[in-house]
Amino acid sequence: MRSFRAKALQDDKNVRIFMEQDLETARKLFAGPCDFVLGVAELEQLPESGRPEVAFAGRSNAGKSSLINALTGRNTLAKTSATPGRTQQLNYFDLGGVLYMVDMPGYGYAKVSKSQRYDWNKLIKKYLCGRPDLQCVFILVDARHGLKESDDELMKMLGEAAVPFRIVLTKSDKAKGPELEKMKAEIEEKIGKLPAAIPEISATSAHEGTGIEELRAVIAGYAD
Ligand SMILES: Nc1nc2c(ncn2[C@@H]2O[C@H](COP(=O)(O)OP(=O)(O)OP(=O)(O)O)[C@@H](O)[C@H]2O)c(=O)[nH]1
Ligand SMILES: [Mg+2]
Repeated sequence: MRSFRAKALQDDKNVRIFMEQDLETARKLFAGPCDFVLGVAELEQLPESGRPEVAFAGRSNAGKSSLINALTGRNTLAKTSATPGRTQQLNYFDLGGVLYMVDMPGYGYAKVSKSQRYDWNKLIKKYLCGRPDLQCVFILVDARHGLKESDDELMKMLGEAAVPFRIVLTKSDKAKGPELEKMKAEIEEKIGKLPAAIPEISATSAHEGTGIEELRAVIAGYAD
């Protein structure tokens, strides 16, 4: 019989045990094909349902597209930019034929025109609240800035629609150890009261690779 060694990935408050087998399964899944399928600007363009999907949401510039690239090990799969507002559609990526990952336009960026903002908001809201295949929304939060009002609004909306969400801190390379722990504790306290929240908070850096392996395992858990 094979024995599975458990790898405990520990931070101060959360201990999540990943079996080495889970990490390996996830590594293989993410090392395999992952292709851009389509960009959705209107709800009618959403692909046929029937496959689980997870979405990456968050403020503009939070690092959604960069995280997808880090997860898949492909630098240019999702387009990234230092200028906020880079991703303008729901971009569908097919991960190994078993899961869609959806890169979402960011919110909270003031410089886009009002009518464009309205269109995005409408699309995003309808998508998030009416997509039966959507298993989980990863809300990406810059580890230096924490939750903002626009994130609170999204969490409220997901709560009302009973769509589970997880908070993923990004750019952890830019936050110092104690600062990161404080941020995590604050967010934990806040989301602890929300029924749609999955309490584990991941801290990641797309640039340095921190937390990527474990996040792959979390995502692979939603695959068919
Ligand atoms: N230091 C650091 N910078 C990062 C990291 N991830 C992303 N960035 C930077 O943050 C900026 C925005 O990254 P994107 O991935 O385009 O962010 P986004 O959330 O997809 O942005 P929108 O599509 O505009 O909403 C880029 O300049 C990235 O290089 C990280 O882990 N560490
Ligand atoms: Mg983007």
